[in-house]
Amino acid sequence: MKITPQEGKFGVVIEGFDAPTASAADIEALRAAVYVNKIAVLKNQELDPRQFVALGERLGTVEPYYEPGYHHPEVKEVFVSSNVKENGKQVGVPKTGKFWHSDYQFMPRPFDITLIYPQVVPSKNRGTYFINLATAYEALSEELKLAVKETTATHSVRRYFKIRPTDVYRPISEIIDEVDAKTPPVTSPTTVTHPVTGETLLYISEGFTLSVQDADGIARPDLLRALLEATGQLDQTFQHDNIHLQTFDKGDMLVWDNRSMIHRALHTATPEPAVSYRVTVYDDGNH
Ligand code: 7UC
Ligand code: FE
Repeated sequence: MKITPQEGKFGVVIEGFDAPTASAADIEALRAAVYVNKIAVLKNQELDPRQFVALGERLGTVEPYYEPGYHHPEVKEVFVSSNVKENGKQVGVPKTGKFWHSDYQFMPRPFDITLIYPQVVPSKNRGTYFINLATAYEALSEELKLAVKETTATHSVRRYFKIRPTDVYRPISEIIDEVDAKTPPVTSPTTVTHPVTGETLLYISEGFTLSVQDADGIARPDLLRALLEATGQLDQTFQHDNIHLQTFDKGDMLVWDNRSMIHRALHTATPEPAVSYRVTVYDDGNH
């Protein structure tokens, strides 16, 4: 197993990692690379959905997505993002994650580690944008760092919940009420400390963060906007210094530190077939 830094802002490439036979030391090296370098690209993976979940289980506890419409038909722990019909049937959900977010940021407990395993890889416009919220925090002005102290941020899936086939003809207010009842908004400190690296993370995203409020609970839309702007999340050209475009080839698997990164699927002007499998993990303090 060989770990080398990749081109670009951060991340490593791992060659010679064989998931089914990986030793405990290999798994710990992968885990350390993920926490420190934020993203690891495992080259030349050939895993079926069950083997993919088994790799996730070695990193912690695999958690299936709460909405069953995303589940792989045979292996519910695999989340399927797909715009390719199988025998005329939709499998999983198309066009997922085309907004800045971290996975389960709207839940009481966001995922610790995300694994993405692209199955059908578009020929052009492929990749996912990432922002490291540790370096994004460090790059804030002293004024903004001071301003976020003692504030909290409230997150919800409300704006990006996907209408399900069974929702057709339901009143939109009923769907919104259902989303708010099932996944009520979650409030947490705007900055959190990474339990492994000790870094300060600015935990906000354009997709899921509804509001930032001060210690007295007074909403600060101006501050939220300034933070989204400063971290690069409002840059429609994706040229901001914080933004890293992670590309991949067939056989690559991306493993990232979901605690300290937000990401956004590349939006393609000309939709090409794309299928991706995902497994999400709680690391159970296994670090
Ligand atoms: O369809 C999607 O974009 C899924 C999104 C609302 N949630 C992904 C997650 O894990 O938080
Ligand atoms: Fe995501």
